[in-house]
Amino acid sequence: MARPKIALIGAGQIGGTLAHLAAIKELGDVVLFDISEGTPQGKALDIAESGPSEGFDGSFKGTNDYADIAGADACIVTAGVPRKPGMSRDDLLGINLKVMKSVGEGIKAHAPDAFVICITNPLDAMVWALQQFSGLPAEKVVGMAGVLDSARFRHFLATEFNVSMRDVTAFVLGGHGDTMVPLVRYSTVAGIPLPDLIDMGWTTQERLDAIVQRTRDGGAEIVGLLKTGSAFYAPATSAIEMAEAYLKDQKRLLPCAAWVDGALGLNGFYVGVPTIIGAGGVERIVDIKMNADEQAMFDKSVAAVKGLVEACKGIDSSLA
Ligand code: A3D
Repeated sequence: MARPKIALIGAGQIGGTLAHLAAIKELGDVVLFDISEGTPQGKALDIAESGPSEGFDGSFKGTNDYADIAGADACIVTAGVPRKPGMSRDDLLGINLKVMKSVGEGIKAHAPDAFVICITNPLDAMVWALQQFSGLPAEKVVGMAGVLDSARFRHFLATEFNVSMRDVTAFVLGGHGDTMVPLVRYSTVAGIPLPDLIDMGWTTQERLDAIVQRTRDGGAEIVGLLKTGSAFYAPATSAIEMAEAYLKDQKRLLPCAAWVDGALGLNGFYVGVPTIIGAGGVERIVDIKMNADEQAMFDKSVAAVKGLVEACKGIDSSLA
């Protein structure tokens, strides 16, 4: 059977890391697309040349021509600009909306059957715009944010408890911004919920509150340290986890920015929710029950994303 074809739209920091991870995990043949001439070609060749030492097979092509993504099974979109210190994700909206328009048209023309994962910020508004511009079915267009935000939460929790990260599960829902919703009640160490761990003396409410806030500020913490761009290793790893779930029909339960119509009190909206990802794309939205406090945080986050979507409509009148 032919190897799956993975198109990476944007060959910057995350795009290059995605290509390297896809190579090492032998997920398929990779096409790196970017408007910058030479960057995707150079990165594709560099990664291909790591094959003999690492021991992977596959084809790696860099291109500035959308025709080369033809027939892609999966597309991961990082095209656009990242933020710099002092910027919020929302400051990127105007520039990245124009980028989503050209990317959406490129995917529509050349890879209309692909499963599309958007990473470009501000994430929830950009994945919505990308679905609109591409016209692909909503269950085939998702945004990566919850897997990353949950991974950050899991890392901080594992460090706090001095346990393996593998045994920490966590859930971060809502929009990928300051209003994101780390769900403490649904986060566990090997099945023991965090509130029980407070009762057991493993941590305190104050320390847990600080970890929740550090999770919300996780992206800004890295931007502040790097100064020239934003995080790329963990974002790329998170998106690869989602792509693998689709390509291998793993039916993973992952928090993703997905189109929600009739669950969690939402009617036709893109935001971070628990999803099942398999060969059908988003096969199911998991309609979890939130308590009053959680619902209030989620509603606030949805309202923040709604504001961004309205701003997109104000900029581009072709968006319904
Ligand atoms: P960067 O290294 O600047 O790469 C972006 C690439 O996009 C560059 O190589 C550009 O040449 C290219 N590009 C620009 N315009 C176009 C276009 N029209 N068509 C094709 N390619 C184009 O950025 P990065 O890889 O660090 O980040 C990419 C995006 O991901 C940014 O918007 C970040 O804000 C975002 N990001 C999201 C998360 C989430 O968790 C959602 C995390 C980290 C970064």
